Amino acid sequence: MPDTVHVLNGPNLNLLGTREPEVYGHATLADVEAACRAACERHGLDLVFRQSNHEGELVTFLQEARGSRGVVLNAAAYTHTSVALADAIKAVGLIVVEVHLSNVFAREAFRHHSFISPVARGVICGLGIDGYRLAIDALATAGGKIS
Ligand code: CA2
Repeated sequence: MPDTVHVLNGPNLNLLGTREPEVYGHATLADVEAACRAACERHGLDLVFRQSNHEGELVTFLQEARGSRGVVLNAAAYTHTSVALADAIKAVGLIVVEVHLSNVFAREAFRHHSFISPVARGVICGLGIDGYRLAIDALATAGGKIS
């Protein structure tokens, strides 16, 4: 379904808004979903919004996004560890915009490396939940091309 955007969230993001608000803000994952739904509605796009604490399940979610407009992916800690997610993105040929709530480059060194970035169309970090909306805007215009 080319007019669908998949927003996929990785481990612990189900806890958003309950702890570490100084890092991740006060918004809950339900708030993120509402913001994504509003952005998709503005663009006439359908939304599939999912979260998993399991790497393999996220691989399955990526495979299930085949044929969509693209994916907004906050892989959370798997960003920094997962060859499997990077392989899945390459295998399915999806347009992926990598999103992080926090500015990972202002944090610990282990967060500076991403296995996702080399296979992503673009990366947004440090803008809180606005990053998800901006990623959807990018996917909605010019087929996800950011130039
Ligand atoms: O900034 C982001 O969005 C991250 O992807 C969040 C991940 C972190 O491992 C990445 O380096 C950057 C962590 C998500 C954990 O979410 C929590 C939510 C509430 C309380 C504690 C953790």
